[in-house]
Amino acid sequence: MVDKIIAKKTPKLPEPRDITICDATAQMIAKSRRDGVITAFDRAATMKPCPIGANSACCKHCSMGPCRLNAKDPYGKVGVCGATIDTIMARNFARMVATGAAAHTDHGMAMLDLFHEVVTGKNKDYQIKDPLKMRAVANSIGIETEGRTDEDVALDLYKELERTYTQVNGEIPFAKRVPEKTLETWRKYNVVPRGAMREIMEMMHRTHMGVDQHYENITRQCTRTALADGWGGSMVATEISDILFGTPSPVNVEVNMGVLKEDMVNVIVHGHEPNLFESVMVSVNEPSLIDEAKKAGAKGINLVGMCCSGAEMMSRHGIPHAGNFMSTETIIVTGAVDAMVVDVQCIKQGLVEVANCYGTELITTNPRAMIEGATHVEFHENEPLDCTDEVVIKAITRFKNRNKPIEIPQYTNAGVHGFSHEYINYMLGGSFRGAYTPLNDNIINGRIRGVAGVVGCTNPRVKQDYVHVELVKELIKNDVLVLQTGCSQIALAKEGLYTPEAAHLAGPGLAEVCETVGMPPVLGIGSCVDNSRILIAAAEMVKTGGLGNSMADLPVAGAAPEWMSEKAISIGHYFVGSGVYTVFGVSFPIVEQTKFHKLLFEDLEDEGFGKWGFAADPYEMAKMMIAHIDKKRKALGIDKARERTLMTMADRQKLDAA
Ligand code: BF8
Ligand code: SF4
Repeated sequence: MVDKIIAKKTPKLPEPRDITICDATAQMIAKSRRDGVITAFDRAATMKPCPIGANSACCKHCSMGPCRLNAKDPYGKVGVCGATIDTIMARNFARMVATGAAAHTDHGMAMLDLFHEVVTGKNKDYQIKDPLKMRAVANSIGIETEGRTDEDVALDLYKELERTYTQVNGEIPFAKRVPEKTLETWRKYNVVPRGAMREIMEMMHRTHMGVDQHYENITRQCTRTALADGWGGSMVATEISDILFGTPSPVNVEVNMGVLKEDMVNVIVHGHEPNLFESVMVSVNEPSLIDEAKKAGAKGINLVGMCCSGAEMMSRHGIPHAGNFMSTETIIVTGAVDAMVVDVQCIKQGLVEVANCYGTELITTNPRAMIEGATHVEFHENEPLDCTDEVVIKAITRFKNRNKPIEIPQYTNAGVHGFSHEYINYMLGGSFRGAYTPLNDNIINGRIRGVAGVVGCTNPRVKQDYVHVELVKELIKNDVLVLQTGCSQIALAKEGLYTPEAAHLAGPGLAEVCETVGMPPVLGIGSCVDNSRILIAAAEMVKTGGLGNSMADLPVAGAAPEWMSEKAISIGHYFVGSGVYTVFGVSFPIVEQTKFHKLLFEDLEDEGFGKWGFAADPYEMAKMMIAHIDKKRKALGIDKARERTLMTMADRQKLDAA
């Protein structure tokens, strides 16, 4: 009996190698177990996902329930109020989109607030670093810039972009960037976002008990809300961050846990809003603090990033990146992290316990995101260094008091990151004819088969990084150019795909383009809000010509192979709303063979949008994406060009061999 209880309490945990392909993370999972520390990997192994919730077949929107329906017999029963499986799933999905969209738009609004403080002269700690980009953004939404001062343009830009959030009627400003035919579809189905606040509010209202109970109508508002994220909140976050902190251009960066230094004070910034990170960067370079660190016996202060703010700072400033979402607890297990400073989003509460075990300072900074048991040092944009200097002082103190053995996995990978859509334009078009023409030409002539966005999280329900890596390798092997953001970008960076030499892993057509331009076959463009750069690039491809009139005509596809967050669902749905076929892995919160499933996975495409797809296996996922790209090539009449190109290549190889 006692044995049985013990056996129940200590289930066998999977081998580290079976739950991650990241060597550094595997090493730290093993150490965490030796140290008796529990991480999300082991919590996931011991907590099965609720099967009813996983299918989205339950509703807890009122206290007549919660109601559970049967995924095996979805139309066999309804909720107490009579809600059908389609209503329940559509409402659950819509609320995921609303939450994800709220996260991105709130982040974007924080950036816009800061921009306002800077342009009105109230904040002197930050400046406009890229006035040229500011003028370009202003121009793109119809603001006159000719003969006007930067200050004038900036004020108008602020006023205009504020509408992205607060506007009650009309179309959001960045709707002006949407290709005409795509916009026509949006107008036809009444899904052009008004303002993000209105869309999210209406979405929450309509998913309340007893309001919108038609899955098609709920999905329409869901699309509108998601578009308010992609073409609204996220796009504002990206554009304003570029204007304030600089537009990324290619930079060589090291990634993985080996970027920690045993003989230095290690400070990790993990989160999403770049202003915190920018100020930590100032503090770690402050000579008096460096002196303090040296007095404490350190060689200096080592600043590294994780997750999305890490990806942004890596792209903008070449700051080393220590790992993605599933490595945030395990990196603390090294014992070498003196402070982990966080702001908002994707910060696991479990970090507190792990940080406690190793004496690491876990510091929250944002009034919107406190964690019980963490130290809160509030970050104020008007006195940013008060917070970030204190963070560094706390890190130095922890360094002085290090009392546990340190084990840093010695893995780093160098690669080129920081491909903004402006840089892609310049790189492919050359300085005199910065344009997407060469990209379109190479797609039309078949060297590049199509473009895929592979993005999103890592998730302990699947082997960390594995699905990202296998999917991307399969895509490039088939001449699909891959654009990446967020945790997915880090997965491939750790695998060494961010070097121009990785072009040898690409198919002959893509490899030829990469070699000519000197670029890797995988382009990393930043954090999750920077998925908006992919939207802009896709819109430019349509406007450049030769690839159809609508974004739905493009030979492109998207994927989030290891997604976990509601933000990922919002991103997925704004890509679908913009016309892109988007495939998710892990699991999908839906019951198959229902009307709602058919709507998301088939019918939306018939209406001129994109559609959803699902596959857990990376090769299956790649096959689906490539089949879609080929279908679009055929519809554009450019499938033959590719056949010719491949024949030419084969002929040439034969000639070479002769
Ligand atoms: O916004 S990719 S785990 S860190 S949600 Fe989170 Fe997912 Fe990473 Fe960034 Ni995006
Ligand atoms: Fe059940 Fe309807 Fe209430 Fe949902 S809204 S919990 S389906 S009664």
